[in-house]
Amino acid sequence: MSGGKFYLTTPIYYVNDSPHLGHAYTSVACDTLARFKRLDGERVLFLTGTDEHGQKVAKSARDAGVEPQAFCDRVSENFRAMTKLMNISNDQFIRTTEPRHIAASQAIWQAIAKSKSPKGRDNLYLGKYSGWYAVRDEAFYGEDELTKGPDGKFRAPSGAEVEWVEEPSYFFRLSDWQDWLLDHYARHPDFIGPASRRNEVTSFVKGGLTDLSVSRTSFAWGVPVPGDEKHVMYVWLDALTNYLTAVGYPDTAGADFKTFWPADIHVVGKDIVRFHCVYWPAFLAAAGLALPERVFAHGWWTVEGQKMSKSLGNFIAPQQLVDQYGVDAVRYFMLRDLPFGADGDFSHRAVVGRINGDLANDFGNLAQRVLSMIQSYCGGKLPAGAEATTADQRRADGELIGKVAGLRHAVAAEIDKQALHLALERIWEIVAMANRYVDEQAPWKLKKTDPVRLGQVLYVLAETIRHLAILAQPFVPQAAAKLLDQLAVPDDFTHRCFNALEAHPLAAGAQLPKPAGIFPRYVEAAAS
Ligand code: ME8
Repeated sequence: MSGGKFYLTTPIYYVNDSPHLGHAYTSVACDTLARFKRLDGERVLFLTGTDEHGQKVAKSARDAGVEPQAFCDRVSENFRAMTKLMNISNDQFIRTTEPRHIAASQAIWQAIAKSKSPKGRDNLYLGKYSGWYAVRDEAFYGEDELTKGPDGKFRAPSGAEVEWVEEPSYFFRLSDWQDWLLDHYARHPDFIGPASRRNEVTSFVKGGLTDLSVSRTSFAWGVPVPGDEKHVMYVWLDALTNYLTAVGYPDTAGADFKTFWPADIHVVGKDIVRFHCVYWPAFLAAAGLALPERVFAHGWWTVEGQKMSKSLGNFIAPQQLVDQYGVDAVRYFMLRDLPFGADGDFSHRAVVGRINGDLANDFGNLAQRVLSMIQSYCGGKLPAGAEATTADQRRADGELIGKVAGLRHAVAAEIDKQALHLALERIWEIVAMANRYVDEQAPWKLKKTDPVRLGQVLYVLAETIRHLAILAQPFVPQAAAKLLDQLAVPDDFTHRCFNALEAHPLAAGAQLPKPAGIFPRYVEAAAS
């Protein structure tokens, strides 16, 4: 588990939109995985960024009355600010208008242009596209996928309006990749998660694949096709290539490429599974490159039971959430409230329930009461953790200590399945167990009757809280750091990484600072 490398990516966000709850969600989930792996001793590359080419962005720039590049510069900054706001620890923030990315996109194009399909035909050929296109999704759709609305307009399954397109276009010979892809899914059962998405992709591919239009000629905002500059590359071929650009492609002999490629995981929303699980592996294989280990698709958020949209007035900006609840509370809520992979609903009531229940009453209260007892009963000096004397005491301590010692591995097992909600559940099981231990051992009574036992109990609890705080860092980084400060754990990697759990137990006699609440309760503002 330790000592390896871990390359993970978020989707790159279209710059036509303002950042919202859904974008923050993908970023927070990936951030948690990245932080976890770093603390677990892996060399992590965590990539995010913005997707800036294509018809959709060109149109948004036109509507805003600015040049596309100036538009991208402005909106990309909003996403960069969102990553700061949500405390995202990305190692790179890529923009697809950067020269290094344009070079990488042209290089993959040339590699594909030279390659043959699994059936021995050219992977790239020039033709003419005539069919349906949804600008909102930047996707081509077959007639059989569309439905006609009451307004007489055809719509894609995503609800996006489609338009008829006829233009010269290069095609990627996707139809020849059907068996190859099915074979890859069969031989790598973990390639697509969760299983429901794997089944969905498999049946889509089994249904037959048509060749994919990979260049456009009716607008110019894109990466020019090498050797035929009337064409710009289809935005998805350009966009997906960002995952290679970040590791130095086309320099496949460079240190970053050799260390990090193939990616360990692309985390995506369920809406963009087809691009990542069908087109991307075929492009990579055609270009002679290794495929990512895994693509994991998370679900979709609604808000108070409705699809989020500006027109419905329920569009939630990350800034608004952080101002109202605090960044750690928002992160915790998003990761805990729905199984990672499933859809969920964002409601004020649900957030407040988590803040006042799991955070304030359970974890916050455990920390607060134990640290306050160490302050008032022991003058803030951490007591010694000797072995208990009676069999009952030994059993009680042993149960808690045993569970706490196994927590790192229990959480890691869930993280490796991207079960972020279950990872939190494992942590909170120990919170609950520790709260019961406090009630049963009743240190406030021991203070009068058995000061030696009091010291043992408080030490066991302080060590339990240290474990909980170290393992909670990836999820709620600020609160966990504050708690580790209150336990006087030095603020460095050596003392806060997962190996420190065993290697650096708390030292008896250490002076702890005065405790302060780490998870405040949410109090509704009085109606005015
Ligand atoms: O798709 N709930 O960008 P994008 C949950 N540029 N997640 C949501 C969401 C919601 N309501 N709305 C958006 C793109 N997302 C492409 C990606 S990758 C090479 C190119 C999340 O800005 C979801 O993860 O439209 C989606 O995949 C991501 O935001 C980016 O959406």
